[in-house]
Amino acid sequence: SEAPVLYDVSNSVATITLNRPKALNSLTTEARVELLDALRRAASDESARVVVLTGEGRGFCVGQDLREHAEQLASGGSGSTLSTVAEHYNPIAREIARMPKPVVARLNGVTAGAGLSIAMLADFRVAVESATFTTAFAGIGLSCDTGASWSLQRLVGPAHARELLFDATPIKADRALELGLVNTVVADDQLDATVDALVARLAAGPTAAYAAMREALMFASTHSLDESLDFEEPRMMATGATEDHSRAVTSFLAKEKPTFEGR
Ligand code: T3D
Repeated sequence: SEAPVLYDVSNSVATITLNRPKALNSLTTEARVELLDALRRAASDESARVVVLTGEGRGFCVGQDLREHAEQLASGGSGSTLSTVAEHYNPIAREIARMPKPVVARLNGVTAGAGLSIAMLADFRVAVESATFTTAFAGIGLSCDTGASWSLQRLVGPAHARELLFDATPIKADRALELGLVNTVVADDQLDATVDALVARLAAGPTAAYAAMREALMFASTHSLDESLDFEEPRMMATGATEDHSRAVTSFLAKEKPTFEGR
């Protein structure tokens, strides 16, 4: 059978594709391990300047595979199955959060549970209009994981975060857009063109600056203005020392379009 997670790099874009379309790309243990590997690979892959997370078929990802989960509950009890949060889901969340390059969630369809949590840690979410979204956890009596408690309220605010966590009824893409859960909603046949244009722009951008922005935004989300100023300063020094920066300043003054090489 085909690998549950595919990894491909072209035009400086690493694409990680969840590849269990019949189960809407729900995550088995094998898929979680492979997703984590793919994320680590993308982080250190010097040929990749942008990372795209997407799914095959009509689902992006519907979180934990509940068939596998039911088998594990039946054989080992809840303690052993939920160790996957520490073993897989948390490392997956941290790997996305720390990715030293922009991450784009290409939401090709249904997005639920840990699948939504994963998407919420990306920098950009582009969704098709047929996609539906649910935190799903409450529907099966679980709390939340993969950073949803952190990311959801930052995206949609505390009141809507509560609605979306306590009520697992799926919402449609237009509502997700209205809430700020996704950045962009496009007609299903426009997904490729929209994502391709976005990632081409990001791949041609100042990769080192993007990495520093990601760190600074993450830091600032839990620190004071004073602390954030101190955190920004060495990153401005570091990006100020890149070739991308000096070349772009020269280009600006020459009224030319800058080219960024990512260093
Ligand atoms: O220890 C731990 O594992 C803790 C970790 C937890 C992390 C989590 O992610 S918990 C949340 C798990 N996810 C869910 O609870 C979502 C369950 N799915 C749904 O609520 C619905 O399927 C959706 C709202 C996502 C989509 O609805 P719809 O109507 O578009 O599709 P559907 O007909 O329900 O599903 C299509 C097929 O996918 C169906 O299989 P079938 O009947 O065609 O053979 C369905 O069973 C399967 N499927 C959907 N979600 C899952 C799944 N199979 C396995 N696991 C799933 N999560």
